[in-house]
Amino acid sequence: EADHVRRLHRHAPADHQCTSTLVKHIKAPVHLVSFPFLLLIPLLASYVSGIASLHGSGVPCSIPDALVSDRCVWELVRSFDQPQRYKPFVSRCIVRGDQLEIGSLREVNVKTGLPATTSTERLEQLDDDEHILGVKFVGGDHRLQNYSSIITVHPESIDGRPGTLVIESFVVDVPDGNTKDETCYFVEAVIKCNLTSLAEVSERLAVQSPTSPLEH
Ligand code: A8S
Repeated sequence: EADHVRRLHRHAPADHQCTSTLVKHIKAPVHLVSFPFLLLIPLLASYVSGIASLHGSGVPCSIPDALVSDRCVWELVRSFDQPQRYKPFVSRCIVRGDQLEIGSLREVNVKTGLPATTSTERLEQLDDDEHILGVKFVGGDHRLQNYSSIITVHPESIDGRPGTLVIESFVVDVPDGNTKDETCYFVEAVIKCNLTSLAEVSERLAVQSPTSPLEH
């Protein structure tokens, strides 16, 4: 954990900025078995489908990475165009252009009752091998200037079953009239809600597949 943070969550906060890192352990796998993979190898498919349906649930280590689809925790995290799949404060999200690429912008609307209504956010980093998503806030009517976040996803074993460690870190300017502590507290509260919801949604997805993870 400390290793992942050191390697992937390096922020260089200036004096007027605050930074923090949050972690969440989720009882759901990073990936699910890929659908095309099951079709491509009927023999294995029939064996696998005995244990895991087409929706799959766990990923046996013997399946090469390229044949594994990202359909669980990582798929939720990486869906830059659909943060509302797990973020409880997001009411709507629109991405212009049909391609998701570095530099893509999303227009996020948040629910009423929050100190903001919209946020324009840019995709900075999307790494499907290392499972890294980087996002910057570049506009909107909120007070989080120069907000930059990194979220990474790592497989881990929880009670002997496939689980996921999610690490989210951020750096942001401290707005005029607020202290570092207040700013950190506010952002951490939002991220905690997001990560709790991410866990609920992905644990629900994992349980919904009428299977148990493949052990090896
Ligand atoms: C995220 C992280 C944050 C989102 C914040 C911190 C926000 O969506 C909310 C309230 C605000 O005042 C700012 O990953 C903003 O979403 C819930 C609208 C940006």
